Amino acid sequence: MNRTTTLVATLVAGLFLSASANGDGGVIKGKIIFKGDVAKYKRSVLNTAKDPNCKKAKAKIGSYDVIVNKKTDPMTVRNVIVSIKDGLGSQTFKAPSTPVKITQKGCEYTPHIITMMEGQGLQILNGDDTNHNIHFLPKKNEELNFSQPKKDLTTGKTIKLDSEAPFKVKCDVHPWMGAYIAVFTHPFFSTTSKDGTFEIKGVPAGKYTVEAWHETFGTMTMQVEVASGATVEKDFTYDKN
Ligand SMILES: [Cu+2]
Repeated sequence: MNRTTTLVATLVAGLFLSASANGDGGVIKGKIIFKGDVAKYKRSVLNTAKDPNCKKAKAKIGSYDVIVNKKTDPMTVRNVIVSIKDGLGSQTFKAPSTPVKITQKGCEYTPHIITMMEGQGLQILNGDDTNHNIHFLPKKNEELNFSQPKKDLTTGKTIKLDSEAPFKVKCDVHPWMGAYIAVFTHPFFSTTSKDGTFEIKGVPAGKYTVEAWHETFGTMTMQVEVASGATVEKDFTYDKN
């Protein structure tokens, strides 16, 4: 099988094939490994004092640019988007009718990483008693910039987006606030959780280029072959040595 590595990283690929109990859809799962001096990537504390309402809600916010899990062995990286980049051909996929939510609460975005499908709704909510100005900085979609002056956790504003690589969202009122949005034409994506793992389910059998993206460490790709109903386990490594 072909295996290529691009850009930053060395790639450690363990391949385990096992039969899946249900359906023809395969699973691509694994973890994002960090190698290097973790002390260089200590989270900084973001100061919310500029807005008393933010300070009241959350006086200390940890930065999101790199979050390495020191407790896992090997160490892993949180908030990495893993997705199928190429290999689905002309297949089309229906977007879920349920919107994805991004909430401004405690003067930070939850979640920090938004992944969604083209045509799916993105509901933007404000959980704070303060004004947030949400500002999208896409390359392909329209630049969006609007205020949400009041607390609103029910309606908010719902928008739709075209597929686009991850782009930044910021708040013009609170400079420490930042999030990323990635929009896909298919449902095969996953963001690494607290333990640095990802899992993409329901993948049709085929050969794919799978990409990992991280806001600070960048992108890398690998080739993955999924057999019908099988689970393929692959790890990506950001080698910072
Ligand atoms: Cu804000």
